[in-house]
Amino acid sequence: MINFTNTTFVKSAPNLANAPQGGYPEVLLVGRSNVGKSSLINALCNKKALAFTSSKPGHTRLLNYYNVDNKLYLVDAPGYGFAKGGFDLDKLFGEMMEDYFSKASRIKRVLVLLDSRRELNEDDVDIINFLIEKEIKYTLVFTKVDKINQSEKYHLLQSLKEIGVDEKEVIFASTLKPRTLEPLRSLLSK
Ligand SMILES: Nc1nc2c(ncn2[C@@H]2O[C@H](COP(=O)(O)OP(=O)(O)OP(=O)(O)O)[C@@H](O)[C@H]2O)c(=O)[nH]1
Ligand SMILES: [Mg+2]
Repeated sequence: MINFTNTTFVKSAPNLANAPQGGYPEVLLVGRSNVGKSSLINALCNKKALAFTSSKPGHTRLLNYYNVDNKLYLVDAPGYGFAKGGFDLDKLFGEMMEDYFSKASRIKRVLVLLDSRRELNEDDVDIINFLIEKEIKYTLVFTKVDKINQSEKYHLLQSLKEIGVDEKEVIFASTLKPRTLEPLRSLLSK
């Protein structure tokens, strides 16, 4: 089992060419802005301010590499679906991802974060289809599950079943409920 508390920030990179040189497998977190990517990294690693979080969307602007126990890199990516004052984060994200996925061999898995309270939007579906097309392993992680009740969770699972998503590809997580983070830790350890 990986020791998640032994995690350190390595560097921020604008693109893959500037990614850290080192032979660890990479797990990339993607998802809409404000979905909770940075918060999830902090929660998994039991640190409060390893990754910077914000209630305002568009906070993470580069690929941020975290070395987890000298076993893997967790990579925090900018959120999609957010553009502000002419700064096109979607474009930046697209460019970075193209670069990233063109050398996909180091990517072991992509965690696609989705907000438990929201329906999947076009961007979410696009990225999932993109991962399927490129045959990159992925897991759907529904965040902020503390904000929904049992029946909402049930309906969410039903709607996923309807679009052909297997329950096994889905993890529910909340940074406020440490117990919910265990399945994700075991997945990453594997
Ligand atoms: N209730 C609740 N709030 C959460 C949870 N995870 C994250 N949040 C809140 O959601 C907001 C956004 O979290 P971030 O981790 O900064 O989101 P992000 O996906 O990294 O956002 P960008 O960097 O802008 O793409 C913050 O106010 C967090 O406190 C959760 O599990 N439960
Ligand atoms: Mg972030």
